[in-house]
Amino acid sequence: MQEQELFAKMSHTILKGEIEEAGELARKAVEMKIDPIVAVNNGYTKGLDEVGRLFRTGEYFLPDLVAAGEAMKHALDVFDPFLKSRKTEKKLMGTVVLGTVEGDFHDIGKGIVGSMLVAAGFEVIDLGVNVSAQKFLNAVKELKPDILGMSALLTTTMPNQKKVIELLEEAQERQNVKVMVGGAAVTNKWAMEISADAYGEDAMAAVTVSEQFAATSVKNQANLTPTINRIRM
Ligand code: B1M
Repeated sequence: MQEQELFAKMSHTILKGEIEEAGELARKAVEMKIDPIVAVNNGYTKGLDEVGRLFRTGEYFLPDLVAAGEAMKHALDVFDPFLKSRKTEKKLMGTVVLGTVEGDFHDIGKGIVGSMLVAAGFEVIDLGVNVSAQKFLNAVKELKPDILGMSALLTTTMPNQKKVIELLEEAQERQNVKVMVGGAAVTNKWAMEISADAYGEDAMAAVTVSEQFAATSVKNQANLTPTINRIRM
């Protein structure tokens, strides 16, 4: 099977919510030595975008969205060990606390970001989905991460990213951590509006931004605060 054909089939399994088939195609991609990220971007995500479009136009319903999400997660389960096994022997790049904000249960993109950060040498503490502002704050206080990453896929939950930043400020913890925001609903403009330190447009950008933070370590060189525009990929 050619790569393009495989990608089209991957997209199709998501559209149809074919869980087992989505996993089989992921295994096929591994066999063909296709980069998991390329397969996710060119195959499965295309399907998810189409599912999103069909949901918006009223042709698909919630069960279709659920099935698509399940199929995607099944494929990611196959890829995950391969993504993480890229981890190099280099020293720990830093610690990232990651979570999807309160009211939001989307975790596919966050999962990809987390796996790629692990592969890039970061320790990732994933707080999961529907994470309250207080829980993010507690994690910053207790775990003292270099980066706090918040994902939001709904326009209704984006404001919870702002709420976390405000809570960090109130608790005088804001200067101790770099805040990165991302997720389908989020834009660079929004990130600037809420005074986040970075916007990750996709998982690759999230890794690049985190690497830049590591290179200018918050803890070692607190004098450098890149603006979102400068670090946006
Ligand atoms: Co939902 N959903 N969903 N959904 N869902 C969207 C987001 C939506 C755009 C669909 C649509 O209407 N077209 C829409 C949001 C509209 C809006 O607010 N603008 C929507 C809706 C409305 C809903 C419900 C409200 C539906 C309902 O109940 N009536 C409901 C909300 C539930 C809740 O959270 N409270 C809901 C539920 C669900 C499911 C649970 C069924 C399922 C999620 C399953 C799961 O995650 N485990 C689901 C799905 C699958 C989708 C779509 C189809 C796909 C989302 C996805 O995983 N994309 C989505 C439509 C779409 O986006 N095309 C949709 C793939 C993923 C790789 O992309 O998460 O953007 P993404 O991550 C990217 C980047 O954004 C970035 O890197 C990732 C990889 O490149 N990134 C970061 C992500 N997080 C980052 C963090 C960073 C940096 C980068 O730093 C910290």
